[in-house]
Amino acid sequence: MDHSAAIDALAAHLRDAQFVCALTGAGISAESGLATFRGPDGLWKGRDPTEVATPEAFAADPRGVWEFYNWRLRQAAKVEPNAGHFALVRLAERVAGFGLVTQNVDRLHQRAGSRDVVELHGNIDEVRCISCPFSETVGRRELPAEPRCPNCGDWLRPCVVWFNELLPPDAVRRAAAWARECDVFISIGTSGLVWPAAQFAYDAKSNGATLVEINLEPTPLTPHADVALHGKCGELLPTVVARLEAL
Ligand code: BV8
Repeated sequence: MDHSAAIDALAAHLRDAQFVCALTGAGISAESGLATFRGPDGLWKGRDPTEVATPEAFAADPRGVWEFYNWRLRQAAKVEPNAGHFALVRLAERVAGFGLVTQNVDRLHQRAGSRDVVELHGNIDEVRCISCPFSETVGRRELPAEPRCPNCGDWLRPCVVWFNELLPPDAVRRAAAWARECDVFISIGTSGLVWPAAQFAYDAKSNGATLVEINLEPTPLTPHADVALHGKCGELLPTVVARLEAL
């Protein structure tokens, strides 16, 4: 199916859908200037995730992990949402029901105007103490090399979900419910390699939803997709929404 026919088909599915669930990954933030995790400029490129994104790594070298997250905060402070993020805000206004689930921690969806975003992997805007209930929103402000809790003096950590950490139960529950009930599930800008986030697309498909992939390149999900659009989110998503609005 060529792109134009696929976009027509997708617009018709969206028009007729009662509920649309979108799952996004690092690829939707790439055109804002944030590196993805496994692309050529990938965050993990040359840096094993277990080096910087696990509780074990933090316990062993909190300064080293904070060096990585302060770099992430510096990057996040420089960027703005892109046309892909804004297209999802418009899509939510034009379908009967919409749920947005993200693996991203950059909060660009919220800055674009998306509401009620389910964050499977937390966010880097917030930090919490590893020993007491203290937490705060730091925005994109870089933190000291050794961020300490003002209450008890122990280390602060980013409110992200590291590898080998459980995802927030409420986020998983909400994403699972949307995957179960949606008519259309759109996987956007994700390699589909991180679990259990990758599972929701397969759950939606097995629940009878139309499965759509919008990604720069094919992924393990592609063979399962009813509609696969390979290209840039910032170009494809606005085109899909414009086609829907023209119906
Ligand atoms: C857990 C927060 C239970 C930190 C992140 C089953 C099978 C195999 C392994 C596992 C499994 N179940 C669990 C695991 C282990 C592990 C895992 O999945 N490992 C993988 C790597 C094999 N999962 C976990 O540990 C999870 N927890 O299972 O808990 C448990 C509990 C205790 C003990 C044991 C188990 C927790 C995973 C969460 C990790 N945290 N982020 C931070 O960000 O600093 S994950 C990280 O990867 C980011 O959140 C990122 O979003 C996420 C997923 O990656 P993608 O978003 O897909 O990014 P990627 O670069 O891979 O792909 C981008 C895509 O975009 C590419 O395809 C590219 O082509 C495309 N693209 C690029 N530019 C564009 C574009 N597309 C369109 N337009 C463009 N312009």
